[in-house]
Amino acid sequence: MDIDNTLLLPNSEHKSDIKTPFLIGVAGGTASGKSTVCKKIMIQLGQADMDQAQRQVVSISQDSFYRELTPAEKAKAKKGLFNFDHPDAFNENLMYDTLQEILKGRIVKVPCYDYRSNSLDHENKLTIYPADVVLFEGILVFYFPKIRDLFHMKLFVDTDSDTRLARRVPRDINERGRDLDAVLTQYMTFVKPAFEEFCSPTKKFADVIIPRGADNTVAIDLIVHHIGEILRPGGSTNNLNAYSSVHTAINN
Ligand code: UZR
Ligand code: MG
Repeated sequence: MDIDNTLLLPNSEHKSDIKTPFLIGVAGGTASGKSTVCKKIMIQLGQADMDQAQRQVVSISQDSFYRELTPAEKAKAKKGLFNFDHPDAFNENLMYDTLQEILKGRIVKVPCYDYRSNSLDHENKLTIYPADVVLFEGILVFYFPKIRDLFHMKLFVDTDSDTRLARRVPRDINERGRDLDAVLTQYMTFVKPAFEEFCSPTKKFADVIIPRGADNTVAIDLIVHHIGEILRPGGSTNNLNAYSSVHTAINN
């Protein structure tokens, strides 16, 4: 999982501190730069005026919510014949319940995902402490209406398909243990059609579309500035009101 654990600063106040995080959804096609955008937002929010000990930003990947495959599905996955880009590949209820827990300010544990074995690593769970800002990134985070409605801010990382494919090929070969043929076959059979059918149409739900992904430093700076304003004590009243009313709706 793309997360910098050093940004998690657990302290004793967490248990008594009922914080409802500002939840940001980050969607976009495969290899669009979602994780990098999240990382940049985390880094920029961790600094500057967000420096109080309690202030934290964490990022969770939708990959942690792939459902467990049956032995038959695992065999298919090994041959590149399982569609990991389809909404059915995810455990929607677990995703929803976990985000609800996070919004209630509770500590949750999420498994990491191992792309080489196509399975969840329950031994190495990531602990998510109540934070000021929680980023949730993945190809289909805006697909499920119940989940989509939980976000306070929705970002869509919009990177050209050829750029994404050019990034995806070496990533799958080097980091995910595949060969070129398998990567391209899987891309043409599952990844591209599923992007067009399930991911791309969710762009319309985004509050902000980020062209060119993580290279777009101006967009990232604007987003970070806006989040900073919402979270700043005594910051923009309008924003704070909007934020609290969402929380009230969620917590009731
Ligand atoms: P991102 N994926 C795998 O390659 N193997 C798995 O076991 C689980 C997921 C891929 C998935 C999707 N598709 O395109 C991608 N395939 O991970 C999403 N094939 O991850 O958003 O980081 O590109
Ligand atoms: Mg990713």
